[in-house]
Parts: sequence; C-alpha cells; structure tokens
Amino acid sequence: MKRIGVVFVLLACFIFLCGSDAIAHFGGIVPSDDIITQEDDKAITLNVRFFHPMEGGYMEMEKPVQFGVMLMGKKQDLINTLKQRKIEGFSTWDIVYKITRPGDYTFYVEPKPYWEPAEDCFIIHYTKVCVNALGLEEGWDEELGLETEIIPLTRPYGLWTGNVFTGVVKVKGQPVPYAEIEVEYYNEEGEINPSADPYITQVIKADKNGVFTYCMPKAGWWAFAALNEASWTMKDPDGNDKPIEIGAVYWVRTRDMK
Ligand SMILES: [Cu+2]
Repeated sequence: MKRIGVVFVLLACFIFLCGSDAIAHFGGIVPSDDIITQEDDKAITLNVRFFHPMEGGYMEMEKPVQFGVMLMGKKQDLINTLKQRKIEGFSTWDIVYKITRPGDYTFYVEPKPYWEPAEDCFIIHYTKVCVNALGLEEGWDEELGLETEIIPLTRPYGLWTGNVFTGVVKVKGQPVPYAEIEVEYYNEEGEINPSADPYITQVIKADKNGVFTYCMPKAGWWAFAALNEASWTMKDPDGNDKPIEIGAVYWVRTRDMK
C-alpha cells in the first residue's frame, strides 16, 4: 500500500511539473554595469536575450518589436542599434550605449511573441533594467506605459546582498492583485546546484495592491517575472487561437557588503 502511495505521489509531482512552468523562461537585459560613475567608461554594453537564468540554456529571440531607453521621462527608440549575436546557437541582441547625461536610464524591450508548444501558449516578456549614471538618482520609479510592467518601489541599484526588492505589478497601467511572480538568480558561473526543482525558480505573490517583496540572498543579478494572461489571443502555427503569457520582467543586481 505504502509503495503504491509513493508511486502516486511521484506521478502527481511529475504531472504537476510538466503542466506548470517547470523550466521558467525569462526575458533578459543584462548590462555590463548598473552604476556608471565619473571614472567609468561611458559606453556600456547590454545583451538582450530569452533564457533560463538559473539553469542556463537559451531560446531563440527574434529581433524585438521595440527596444529603447527612458531618461528623465523621455523615451529614445534604439531598435535599429541592436546587433544580433549568437550564444550557444541562439539569437541574442547586443547594444553599445553611450551615457551622455546624469540620471536613471531604464532600458526596456518588447519581444516578438514566442510560440511555446510545451505550454500551448505564446510568451511575451516585457523586460526592464535600470542603469544609474553620474550621480543623479532620478527616474527609476517612473512608469513606461508598457502592456505590463513592474514598477520598482525599491531603488533598483545600489542594493546589498540580503536587501529586499519591492515592486508593483501592473497590466495596462492598473495594479494586479495577487499577481504571481517568478524569481531566479542569474547563475552565470554555474556554481549553484539547486538540490530540488523548487529551488530553481522562487515563486511569490503580490498582495491585494499588486505589491511584492523578495529578499535576495546572494550577490549577482536577479530576475523578477510577473506573469499574466493577455487580453488578446494569437493564432498558433496550425491556425488555432492560443492564449499569450505576458510577463513583466525586472532585473536588479546585488553586491556583497565588504
Ligand atoms: Cu525556455
């Protein structure tokens, strides 16, 4: 009896994992630096990608629908400065951006919808990262007006390991009560070996005002992906209407206190 019970539990786990997002995809904008000082090189590089931060492995990313930066409330379209770069055989997009003025530079991307047969849906991850430059801390809390976005309530740079990151999840400018947020550490060197699947992707929920909080236990880059379903559908390759997962993704970096 006991053994049958164990088999059932294992089977249930297996079905559950396959049905859910066992391997979480994340939109990514990874900048070469998150705080640019007077002494730093003013040309930063950013890599735009679609990948699995904790486990590694990329997905193909077509040229995005939009890519740009917002500084002091003004958006600048940078889509035509993206250069394709293959990593592990998959398309990613590089940009070299020259910082000219002080302030908070929020880079953002809207990718082309990605058809994911394993989840029977399309995926669009609206992704943002903020780079602070030349001592002026202004602009990081501004809304860009994307279909969905995380608006930081914690200043998203100058974070220590162990600090919390707090933000509000919005869709069409409105907070999403109890939104689900997936969190992953960018395991760049591959030195983290999660002992079980739940350690790969952390899962948290926002409160009734769409506000979430997560404490980051390690130095490095962290990705937050708030996942919702789009109000529209798209045709899959067979011509059937399929739902679209819209993700609001935000990247922050922590450093050890030394
Ligand atoms: Cu994937």
